Amino acid sequence: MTLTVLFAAGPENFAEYEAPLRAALQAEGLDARLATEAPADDVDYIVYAPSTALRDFAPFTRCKAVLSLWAGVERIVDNPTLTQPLARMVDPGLTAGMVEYVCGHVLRYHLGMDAHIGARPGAWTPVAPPLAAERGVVILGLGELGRACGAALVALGFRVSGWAARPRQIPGLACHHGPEGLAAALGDAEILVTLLPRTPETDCIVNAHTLAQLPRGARIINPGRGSLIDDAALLAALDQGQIGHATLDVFRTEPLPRNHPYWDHPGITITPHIAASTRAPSAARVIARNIARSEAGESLLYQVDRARGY
Ligand code: NDP
Ligand code: OXD
Repeated sequence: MTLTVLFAAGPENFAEYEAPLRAALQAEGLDARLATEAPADDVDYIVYAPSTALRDFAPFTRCKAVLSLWAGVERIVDNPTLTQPLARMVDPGLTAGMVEYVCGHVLRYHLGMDAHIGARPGAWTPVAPPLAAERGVVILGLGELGRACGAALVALGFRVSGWAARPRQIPGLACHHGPEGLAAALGDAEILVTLLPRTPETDCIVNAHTLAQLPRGARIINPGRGSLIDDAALLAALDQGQIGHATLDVFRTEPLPRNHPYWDHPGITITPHIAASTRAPSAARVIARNIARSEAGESLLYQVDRARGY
């Protein structure tokens, strides 16, 4: 029987995804009809992104799974009409992008590049940066993205630690976990990378108390979610010199409002939620693989734990 796959990820994205999805479904040997509109009770799978107007999943009575194109699922995970299993996106292309973003910004801080970019005549201070092995980098969040970034930073020679909810063992990384492990992790964070999901537990995890636990002058890179940071506390810590600089990719309100104090702060670099994008060719293969697994009666890859919220 032909499967109906509803693309509910914003009509503006269909042009980019249509051909890769069709090819990937075919490569999995699936007989599927891909559409941006279909009667709800015909739909077998929904490809989802928060840009869609779809909010009520109740009419999709035969839908077997909702497959998110986004890694972060905070905008759908609490939807009470969603009774279908939800899978989030783990895409090799997205992961590679995040590794490049995090390593690039870590190296900017580590090498002190800002001191030399735009240097004026006479600015001759020949102080070499330390080696990576002498620099502590800490990653909050040791999921798909945190682990990949950690492995790349270890390969570059950094002293890397990480923190997760549950105990983890990752080669080359000092792993901490749980609320009691946070202070130990933060103490070595000359550069802190936050790659946690948005949940009630992670809200404002970077706050006045935890900022004070970082080494003085620490740098922060946040490509996780804006909700991880208490904005007022970060601004105060920057003004006091407790934090040396921050690079922020995600914000509580996006686009970041024009009058937000972050825009004018000399200690902040803003990037417009571009740390890592889902890449259509590789993501389409992940979606098609998951549909094939579901049709074969196998468990979904990357199924969201609704109780944990990620
Ligand atoms: P995962 O779900 O694979 O990993 C989440 C990690 O966070 C896990 O290690 C988890 O711990 C940890 N965690 C969650 N809650 C807590 C808590 N309360 N205390 C301690 N640790 C916690 O997610 P990904 O790595 O794939 O993605 C991380 C986030 O990155 C996404 O949720 C999204 O917000 C953001 N993102 C941003 C993008 C951008 O362009 N800026 C692009 C893509 C994603 P445990 O391992 O124990 O479960
Ligand atoms: C995502 C993101 O969650 O782009 O995929 O932030």
